[in-house]
Amino acid sequence: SDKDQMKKKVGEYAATFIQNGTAIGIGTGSTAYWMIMALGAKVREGFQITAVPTSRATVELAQAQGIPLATLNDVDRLALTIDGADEVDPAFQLIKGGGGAHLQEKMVAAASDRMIVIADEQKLVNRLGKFPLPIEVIPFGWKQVQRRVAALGCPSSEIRQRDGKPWITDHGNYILDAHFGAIADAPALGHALHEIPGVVEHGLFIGLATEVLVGYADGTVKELRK
Ligand code: DER
Repeated sequence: SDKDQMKKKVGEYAATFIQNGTAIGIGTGSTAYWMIMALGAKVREGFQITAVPTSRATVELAQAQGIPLATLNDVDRLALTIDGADEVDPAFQLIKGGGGAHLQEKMVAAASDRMIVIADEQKLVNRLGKFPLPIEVIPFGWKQVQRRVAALGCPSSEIRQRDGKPWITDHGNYILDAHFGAIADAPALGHALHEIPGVVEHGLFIGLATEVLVGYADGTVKELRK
């Protein structure tokens, strides 16, 4: 589909930013998929890389491509992380977590000197919040968290389900998808969410993305500057 073509183009273009002989973070999702495919091809041509995956799903994908892997505990810093996003605003603040991996994604991005976000054009928004904000919560007492999230101005949120059961993250937690609508102050909301006992991590990425590569329907790819 055209959407796949956009993701493929921007994912492959992002792979050209990876320097030989470095350690990088590799993201999760259908756009990161294409970057991982392109990285696999480079590895098979002798490219030296160490990749830290951001989810179990990405571990499996990267292993199948023969990409040498490391865990986040094996490295001090990463030169670069390349990952997707669900929303990107003009300040490069993000909503992530559509794929349920934002806890690992944020830890890997935070350990990286650069974070390149790869997105198709629909991900660009003026104001974050149309996409429901994923919040990883521990299963114990999650309804208390839901009540406090409501008090922050989000009356509508639900535990992410798969086949009628709560979807479980790589770390055995739930995801609460919170329909905030337009978020006026993302940093303030991020801090307020971390005050709630039982919140593991939320999908607001503030001050992490350093570059954004966008795939457009006409087949072009653009690098955004802040
Ligand atoms: O879950 C995530 O954070 C993914 O990176 C997601 O935000 C982007 O996934 P996509 O590239 O499949 O749209």
